[in-house]
Amino acid sequence: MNLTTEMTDYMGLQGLLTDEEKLVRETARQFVNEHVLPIIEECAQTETFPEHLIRPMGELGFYGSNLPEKYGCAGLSNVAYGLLNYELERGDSGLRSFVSVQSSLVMYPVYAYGTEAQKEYWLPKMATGEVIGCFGLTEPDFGSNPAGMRTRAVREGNGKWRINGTKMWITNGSIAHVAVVWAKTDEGIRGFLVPTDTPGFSAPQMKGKWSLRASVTSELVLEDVIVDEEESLLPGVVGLKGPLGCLTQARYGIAWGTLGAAEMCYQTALDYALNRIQFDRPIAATQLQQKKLAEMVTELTKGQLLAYQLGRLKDAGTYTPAQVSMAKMNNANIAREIASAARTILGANGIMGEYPIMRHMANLESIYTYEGTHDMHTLIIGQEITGIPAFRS
Ligand code: TGC
Ligand code: FAD
Repeated sequence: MNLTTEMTDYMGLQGLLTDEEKLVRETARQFVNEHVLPIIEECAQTETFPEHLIRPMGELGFYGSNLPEKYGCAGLSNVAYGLLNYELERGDSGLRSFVSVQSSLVMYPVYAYGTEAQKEYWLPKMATGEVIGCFGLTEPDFGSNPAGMRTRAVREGNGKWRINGTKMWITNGSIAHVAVVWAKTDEGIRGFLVPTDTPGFSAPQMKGKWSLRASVTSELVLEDVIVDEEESLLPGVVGLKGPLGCLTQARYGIAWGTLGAAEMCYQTALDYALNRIQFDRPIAATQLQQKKLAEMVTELTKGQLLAYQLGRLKDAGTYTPAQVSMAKMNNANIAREIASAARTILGANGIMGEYPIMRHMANLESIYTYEGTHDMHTLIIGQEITGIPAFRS
């Protein structure tokens, strides 16, 4: 088990951090070393999310950590939020997914699009982990193209809405108390806060994943779900830019998080290469394995600097969604490649759960696909630099 307290830092990233950002990173790493690494392999093997960690993470301020203190959140910088994601995903992408969804896909839309009453009611409870949320955008027939969604919300009169539809692949769905559901209306796409005990709402868990096994993934089924407009409708946004604005927040966190998984794979492979003797010398003494390790640490370092600069742009409020796409696309991709290279360095041991690599490698297949596939982010950047959207004819 790799319990190092120092992050892999080839280009002095830590020298660019504030004291608060350093403290957040160290706190999260200590939490992962003490509470996640000892149990996470068992969780993955048994397809179990470690629910007992939800409240302790709330006590440490991990949820909505870049949202204001006024709502019970930590009010941290975006770089601190990114470092938190990095450290959590060093433990497991499922844990980081839980925190990403809660923070960027549930608390963020309440904060950005909700009424003052909705913010005051939900955010403090979500910050502690007393209330868990999920985010329903993807549908069985609409993944990369959410604009086509079929879930529909209709005004009933008397201040009520009726929602019908099915969402799929929803992280935290079966353990959530409230779902942010995006639905088509006569006015365009709108967001609703749907308590999961509302009649007509169900969230069957999807079992049998070979990736993100320590994370809950569910369908959301809404059959004539009736919600109250004042409590449920997020009034601050109409149109696809609502959910896409949330995705920008979560993709930013993923750009950092994937590097944590990459670091764990790199450090495990480095350690193994230094200790594994073949032909009477450590395999780390061979040029072939050194080339792999050198390329891994180079890509990890480039990814860190990309994420850091994006974080500073985000803190300054000058970043663009396409810049976030570049960081998500690049960092998920290099993490996936680093995990794969690390697996080869461990030889047969690389496939064993005793080492964290195969778990990270499998997790990263989901991360490469969710929050916009690698291809979609390529096309978003393509659109930004050419002015031509290539998604559709
Ligand atoms: P398009 O016409 O380009 O845009 C519609 C409106 O949205 C605005 N916009 C954005 N706003 C904020 N952030 C962004 N990233 C934005 N991208 C676009 C845009 O300006 C426009 O605004 P307005 O005012 O003109 O109406 O929309 P399109 O239908 O052509 O689609 C564009 C495309 C393909 C890029 C988009 O559909 C896309 O990103 N598709 C990928 C879908 C996706 O990422 N799904 C993720 C689901 S959630 C998830 O995976 C959670 S994983 C959870 C975990 O961490 O465990
Ligand atoms: P598709 O859109 O069908 O894509 C299939 C392939 O076609 C991909 O390679 C894609 O890149 C390619 N493709 C599609 N369109 C084009 C095009 N125009 N040009 C070129 N290539 C194209 N969603 C939520 O709403 N909430 C969640 O909490 C959530 N959690 C998830 C958790 C997990 C574990 C997973 C795996 C997914 C989750 N998702 C969630 C869904 C995720 O966002 C979608 O899987 C993703 O957006 C891709 O959609 P899709 O799987 O339908 O693939």
